Amino acid sequence: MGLMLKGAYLEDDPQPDTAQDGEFRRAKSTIRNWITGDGSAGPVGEGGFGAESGRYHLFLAWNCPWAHRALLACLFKGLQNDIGASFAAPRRTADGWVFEEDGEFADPVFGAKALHEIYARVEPAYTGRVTVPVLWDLERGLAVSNESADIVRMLDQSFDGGLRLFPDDLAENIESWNERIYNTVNNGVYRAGFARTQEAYDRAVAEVFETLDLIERQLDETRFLAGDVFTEADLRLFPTLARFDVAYHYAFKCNIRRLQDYPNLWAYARAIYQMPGVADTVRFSIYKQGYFSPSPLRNPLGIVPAGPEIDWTTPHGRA
Ligand SMILES: N[C@@H](CCC(=O)N[C@@H](CS)C(=O)NCC(=O)O)C(=O)O
Repeated sequence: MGLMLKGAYLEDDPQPDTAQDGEFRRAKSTIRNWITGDGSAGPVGEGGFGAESGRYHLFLAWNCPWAHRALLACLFKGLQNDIGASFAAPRRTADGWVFEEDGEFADPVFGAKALHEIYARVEPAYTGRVTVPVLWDLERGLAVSNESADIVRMLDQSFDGGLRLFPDDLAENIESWNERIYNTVNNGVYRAGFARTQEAYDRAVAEVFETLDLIERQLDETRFLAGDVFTEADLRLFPTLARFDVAYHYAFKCNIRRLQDYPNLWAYARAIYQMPGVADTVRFSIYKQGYFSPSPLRNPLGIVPAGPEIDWTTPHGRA
């Protein structure tokens, strides 16, 4: 993974995410302003980002689970025609995330060749990771946020319409699922896959499955994580579930069980997949291309496995 240092993109990160104990640690997001209804400042960052249709654009990659959150937030808030999106090509290169000249992986806004060009627009001497998603303000010509959790929350709170993803009465319950699922599942699969010691891997993989087992039991009681309505907690779990059997099980060695081995969780994942519009946010073959990219540590030849074949369209049977 690369890093941008004073505006220059470096292929080899001088500050790798993997610390000496072999544990993967995800770098903190660097741009954290908020869109709000009236443009006043949000909980962090600067103000001046009012909620307006046509004003904002997302830089995404289909394979990235954090970018998937932003796409799902647009869907559930009914904002697909209000917020545009550019999708980077699935495989990162020496230039990091890149765009093609035309077609589905082109950037219609700036015609950028690489995502680091967008970050250089934020600040010519930008230093930090060059990650998707990025929420961009077309009017002011600057980035609002590169933190997916904030993007989901601000779209829910600032735009009217669509589903309420973070209702006040479920806030505490949602936050508690979010925290556990972020550490042990969303980022947990990366902690397993990017671990550089046996011990770090063992810890991470055990936590992934402890939480999946817990969710399996919860889904005996309730239709969704925080009760009988779909919330932000489900939105944040789904991208990891969609990638689990095709990517994490094999590429990240999260192979104690498959998603398909959990009756409740697998039916719940299909129930979400079968909600209107969700299947359009999913690209299984791109997940494989991305997670089986050439990597000296994980997949030196970059060969993409043929399977598994999974049918997400079978009836889920959850009321
Ligand atoms: N905190 C960010 C994390 C985003 C992230 O790590 N995205 C990955 C792709 S899945 C990325 O772009 N990595 C590029 C890099 O670190 O060089 C968020 O949740 O929005």
